[in-house]
Amino acid sequence: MSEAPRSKALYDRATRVLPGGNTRTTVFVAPHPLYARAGHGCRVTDVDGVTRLDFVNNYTSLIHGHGHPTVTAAIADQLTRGTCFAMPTEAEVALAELICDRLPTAERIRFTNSGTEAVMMAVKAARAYTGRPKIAKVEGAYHGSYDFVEASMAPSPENWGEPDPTPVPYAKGTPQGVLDDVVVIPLNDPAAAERILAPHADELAAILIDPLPFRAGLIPAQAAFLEFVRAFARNHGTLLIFDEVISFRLGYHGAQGVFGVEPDLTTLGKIIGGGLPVGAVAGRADVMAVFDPSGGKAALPHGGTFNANPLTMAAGRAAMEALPPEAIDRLNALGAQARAALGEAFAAAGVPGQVSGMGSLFRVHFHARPLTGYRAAYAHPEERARLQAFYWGLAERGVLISSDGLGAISTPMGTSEVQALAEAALGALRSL
Ligand code: LUH
Repeated sequence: MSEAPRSKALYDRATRVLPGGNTRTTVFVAPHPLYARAGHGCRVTDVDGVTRLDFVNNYTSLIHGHGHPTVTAAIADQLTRGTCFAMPTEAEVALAELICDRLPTAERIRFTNSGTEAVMMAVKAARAYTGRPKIAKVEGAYHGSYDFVEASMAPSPENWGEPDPTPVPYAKGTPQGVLDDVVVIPLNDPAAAERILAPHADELAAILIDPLPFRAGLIPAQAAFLEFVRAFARNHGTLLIFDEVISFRLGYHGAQGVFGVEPDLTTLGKIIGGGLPVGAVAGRADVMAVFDPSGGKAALPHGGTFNANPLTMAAGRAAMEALPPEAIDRLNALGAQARAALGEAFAAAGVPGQVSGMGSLFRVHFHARPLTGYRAAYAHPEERARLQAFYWGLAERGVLISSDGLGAISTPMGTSEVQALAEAALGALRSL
């Protein structure tokens, strides 16, 4: 990593007041992160004045990059009338209507301030609706920081269980009682999923699925697997929850529109907030009725000081309105170009590796093992070291991807930005 003196100085200052100088685990990278000064379009400038192409886009949330004019204007306009109230606003209703129009299964929606809260409230809604305690999730899938869904988010060969996954704590201190209410299944293996789920069928409130799980390899869920979980849930009175916090961007009608499966609940986040903090849970009216306070006490009360704050609602509406079907198609075409160009760079540099993903998302892997799921994608120490060196090699060549290998296309990008990514990747791979 080349010198970044102002970032280093800020980091040293931060370590005196923030644990490890950090307030978001994901953005820590050794020896220290680069600090941002400003973003414009698809570029971000760090505090040392170095400008780079931003393929992280705040972990895919900035689908329009930085400072999109109509999003900025919507925020500025709302600012003149206030940032938040202990009262609902028309901005909330307008974004709710927009999302319910676009998401086939969203009869009702409810906003939160993060994807984590959305997933937490979806799980709680499933428990309130079914009266059952357990949830099932895919090994290695990331669903935010709620205890139950953190189980087996990052298991290792030492503890993941053989032949079937064992619920493994992610955070130190996770109570065994939490793990006892989680059932873990492998991605894209209906037979194993059936074997694992069947004994718990009458205790399962929900099966939680990200159709394109980033940490499980950014590998698309297969039709047979999705058809299985859909049928299993329906046959056993369990709710199917699609976590589309990242994958909603795959299609104008979300990932469910692309995969052709209708979940009972969907969780959203990231792009629906136009760059401001957001989450949402949406789905069947009869299930979402657990949140309804109008008939006395809601079965599932849900607070949140900034839920549906009008700034986020206005930014989200502007961002979604600037994302018509043709914009999604264009993003997805650029994503395909990026995955192909990165694959060619690995080959040209003679470095073992591959690129996974779908739509406008990609993830690089420093091995050539067939990507069948979390365990195949699990990076060995030398592969993790190469990814870290690749991350810094790209940064030194003016390109940012996430330190865990994720990249996302934003609407200000075009073929030239994808070409710049490919050239920087070839240089970084050759320097490994
Ligand atoms: O708004 P958040 O961050 O609370 O939303 C949580 C969430 C829920 N569900 C899915 C499918 C998500 O992808 C996310 C959030 N972020 O995923 C992006 C990224 C990240 O921010 N951190 N994914 C990750 O695996 C890493 C975790 O690194 N520790």
